Amino acid sequence: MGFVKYEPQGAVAVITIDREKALNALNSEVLEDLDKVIDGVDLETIRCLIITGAGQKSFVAGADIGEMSSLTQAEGEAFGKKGNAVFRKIETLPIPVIAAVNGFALGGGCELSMSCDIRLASENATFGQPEVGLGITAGFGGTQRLARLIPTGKAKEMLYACTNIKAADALSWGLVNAVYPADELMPAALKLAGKIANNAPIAVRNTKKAINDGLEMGMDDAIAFEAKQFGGCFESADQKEGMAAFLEKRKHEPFQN
Ligand code: CO8
Repeated sequence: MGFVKYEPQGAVAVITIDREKALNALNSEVLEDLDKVIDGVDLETIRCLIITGAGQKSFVAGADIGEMSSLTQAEGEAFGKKGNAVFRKIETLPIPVIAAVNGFALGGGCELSMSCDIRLASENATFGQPEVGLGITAGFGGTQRLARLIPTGKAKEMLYACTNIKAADALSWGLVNAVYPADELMPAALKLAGKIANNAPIAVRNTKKAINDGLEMGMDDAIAFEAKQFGGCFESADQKEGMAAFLEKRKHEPFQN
């Protein structure tokens, strides 16, 4: 795909937003390419995805300001919907997605990273939602996901005052799981993705579903939903092998399904 690279490596695939000259800003074409790449992920073989940006400077520096500058209200809403549809597809993919944030994650870039399950950052990463300084609101889920991921007051400050934060603050507020020197970011992301991919795929998928769907429910419904996901793992080959290996005090065979 023109602006989005897809590189499967065994059970892990790396998706790279590749529009380096514009700091990987998301125009309609990039969003369409990303949508197609996501649709094309082979969920039979791929167990974890990594999303990153091309180059050393930027993950994604936001939605394309040039393209947005002349939109009408209706077109603006349509553009917002297009981005939201792709990001929601990423968020609800059955397999975990790691954002390897290698620089600027501004506006739509911060929002893309937040549609992923886990964020890892390089030391030079910067997160921010500069939209109100451009005369618009965050439009790809930023008002919703940021306020759910970090303390509400911090999210409001970022969104009202366009306060950008560096990787160290993102770490201390829980927006990212870990921070690495730039050249160690992808190896760390691949290592984590590999660990996830080595675990039982049905159990990992059911865990993602239990967490994400459960967070939208009251506790009684959420634990009932968890019980369903838990029950759904039984009688699978991986459940039988995982438990037999423990009982027989041996390493389990590679998980299959
Ligand atoms: N859109 C378009 N082009 C961009 C963008 C962008 N978001 N960001 C960078 N670029 C381009 C620059 O125009 C420049 O192009 P050129 O070389 O042709 O002039 C090139 O990338 C390099 O950028 P800079 O020269 O500016 O690089 P600096 O190192 O000086 O600065 C910054 C880097 C700080 C990241 C700076 O580029 C910047 O502030 N970029 C804009 C960041 C921003 O405001 N992002 C938020 C955009 S709004 C958004 O994402 C809304 C999402 C929801 C949309 C909902 C629609 C309804």
